[in-house]
Amino acid sequence: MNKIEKQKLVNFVAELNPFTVELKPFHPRIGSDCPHLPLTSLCTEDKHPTTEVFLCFSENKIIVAELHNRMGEVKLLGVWPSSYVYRIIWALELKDVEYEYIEGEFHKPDFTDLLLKYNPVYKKVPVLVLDGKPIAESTVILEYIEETWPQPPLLSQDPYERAMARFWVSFAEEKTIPFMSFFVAVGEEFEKAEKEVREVLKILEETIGEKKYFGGEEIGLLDINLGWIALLFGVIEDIVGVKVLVVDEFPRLFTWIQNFMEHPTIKTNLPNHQEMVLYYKQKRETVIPSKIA
Ligand SMILES: N[C@@H](CCC(=O)N[C@@H](CS)C(=O)NCC(=O)O)C(=O)O
Repeated sequence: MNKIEKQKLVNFVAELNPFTVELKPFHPRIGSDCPHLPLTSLCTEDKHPTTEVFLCFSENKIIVAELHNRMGEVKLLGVWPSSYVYRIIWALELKDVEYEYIEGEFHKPDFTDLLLKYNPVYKKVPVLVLDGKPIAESTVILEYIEETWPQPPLLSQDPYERAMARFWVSFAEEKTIPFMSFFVAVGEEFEKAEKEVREVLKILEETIGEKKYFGGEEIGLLDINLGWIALLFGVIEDIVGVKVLVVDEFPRLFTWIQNFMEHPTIKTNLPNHQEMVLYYKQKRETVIPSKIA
């Protein structure tokens, strides 16, 4: 349960007339000397799928005694500095979900065993593990997070707007390939990739229009999905030595990157730019020689 949901419940409870609430027997899970009642009407599974609330009735007052998370443990498996993993970190942080972050390294056997166990199909991160049950693939995990912790929303209430956000997420996923080629290609292949990257950026420039974020006034699903451009494309440009996403050509996207990176939640959950440059430079050097040879 996040802070916003908690506050809503607390406000709701504060407005209740205690005499209209039936006092139920002491609930053994709480273990204190005041009489407790599980107020199930407040937190039915369909309305609050992740929350179970127990109330304490004391001196004519109702106080929220315990707020349980039906989800139990939420764990995120990741590696540094994967932008796919950052998508999940940003979503969980924006929704103020409590989770344990398990950061591993691919070459360490303990971590590869975990990946084999939780994502045997792709053996990739991120994996979100809910009470031992894993979900893989960042876009799938983001949808799960949105459904499970709806506040604050990453998708509009309007079904058409939701469909549009999903359309652009699908577009963005499909168009990561030219960016990867821009990073590792040489010669003509690089020139082709650069042209394709510009075309994708132009489409995104038109899509965001005059909005602060792709989601409007607040960060939405598409912003999180495209966050890797804000996070990583500047790193790639620094390594490759070619600047494409410049303010004169892409003023709206340029401003979006600034807005996204300056958002208080995103800002406090970012890897260091220079460390990323070093990391990805080494990665690129392992790929390029085989391409030239
Ligand atoms: N489509 C996947 C892509 C995830 C992905 O490529 N993760 C990389 C890290 S950035 C990975 O785990 N690679 C495995 C490896 O390098 O062995 C998603 O959206 O979650």
